[in-house]
Amino acid sequence: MDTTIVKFYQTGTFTVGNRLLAPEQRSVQANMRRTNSLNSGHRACQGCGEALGARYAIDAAMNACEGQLIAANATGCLEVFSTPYPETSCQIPWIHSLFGNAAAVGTGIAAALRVKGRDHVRVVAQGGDGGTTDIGFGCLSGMFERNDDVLYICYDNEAYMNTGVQRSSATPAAARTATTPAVGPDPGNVFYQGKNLPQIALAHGIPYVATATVADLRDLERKVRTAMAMRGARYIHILVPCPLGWGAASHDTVRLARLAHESGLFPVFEAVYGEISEATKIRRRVPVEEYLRPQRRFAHLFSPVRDEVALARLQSIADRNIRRHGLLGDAPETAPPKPSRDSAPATAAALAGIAAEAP
Ligand SMILES: Cc1ncc(C[n+]2csc(CCOP(=O)(O)OP(=O)(O)O)c2C)c(N)n1
Ligand code: SF4
Repeated sequence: MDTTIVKFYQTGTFTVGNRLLAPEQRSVQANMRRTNSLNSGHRACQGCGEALGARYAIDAAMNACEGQLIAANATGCLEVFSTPYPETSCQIPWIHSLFGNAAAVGTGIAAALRVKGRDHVRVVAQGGDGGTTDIGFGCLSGMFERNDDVLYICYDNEAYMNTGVQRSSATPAAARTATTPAVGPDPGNVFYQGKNLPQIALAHGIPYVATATVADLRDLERKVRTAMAMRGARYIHILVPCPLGWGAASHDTVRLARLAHESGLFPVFEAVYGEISEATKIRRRVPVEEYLRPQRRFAHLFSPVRDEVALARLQSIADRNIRRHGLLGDAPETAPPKPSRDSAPATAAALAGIAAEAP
């Protein structure tokens, strides 16, 4: 008798659960040996993308090195919500560095381990986008340049959240923060260029650079595993939506991370020794508006009147990322196009700069 195999689920979708996958495909979180590196009881806001990203990233790193891991943590939300002394939710050897020197502390730990002949103990340094793209930038560049044996993870929530949502150099164009103009002809972040840290990391030619979001946690785990299998300086930049700072619903964290990728504003890729090896294709392209609308930090672009100029410029940033990384399946651009009026910054303050690009 003929038999027909009936599938009750689709693999490769975002809805399929761990139990329906083969054991080797399952998330670290489904593994009995997961480490719960960031345990319950921490004080992150409901729906915090940083808490979600950190839990998956560090558990994956612990899993990859049989629990032989030390983490250095810059000052910021992750440090503050997990470890209000004398309590902590971190279930790993963990050291709080200063706001700006997590990379240097990571380097020091790695050097001490090398001297003691304990190379099997691995080192992660982590921080928010402020601690990474601004105040910690010099230490991080030095860590890259010396190719120190540290995996640095940046949890990018696109502002200084811990101290009340101040603008960082990773804050997107036109986004409103506590330190950007609230009113006037050009409210929000007037600096359209931003600081594209994944690209800067690439330019250092370090062994591994990757971007990821909390919308695809298996991809994040895989990238951490890949990074942990290598030695030398490695960098992973994770987009972690922040409901409080973005003015978004706490249940929208994963949706917003997905829309950031699907709109082209946050390209997801990985690179080995300065060469991009893989970029995650967009499965359903969405206009940037779909990503911007649910966030109060962009509300001024839609009300009381639509800011067509700012919206067009944000769309042109996304379009440029899509072309550059070949996110729709076409060949990636090899040379950046000459700046045009379309891609020019919207504001007088930014007119002197080059048109913006997300990672
Ligand atoms: C030298 C120094 N300046 C300022 C501060 C205050 N401070 C602590 S955390 C922080 C912001 C952290 O922002 P970010 O790195 O983006 O991490 P997030 O809180 O957003 O995760 C600031 C300004 C500090 N601790 N040290
Ligand atoms: S302010 Fe943002 S990053 Fe900080 S704990 Fe709350 S949701 Fe997380």
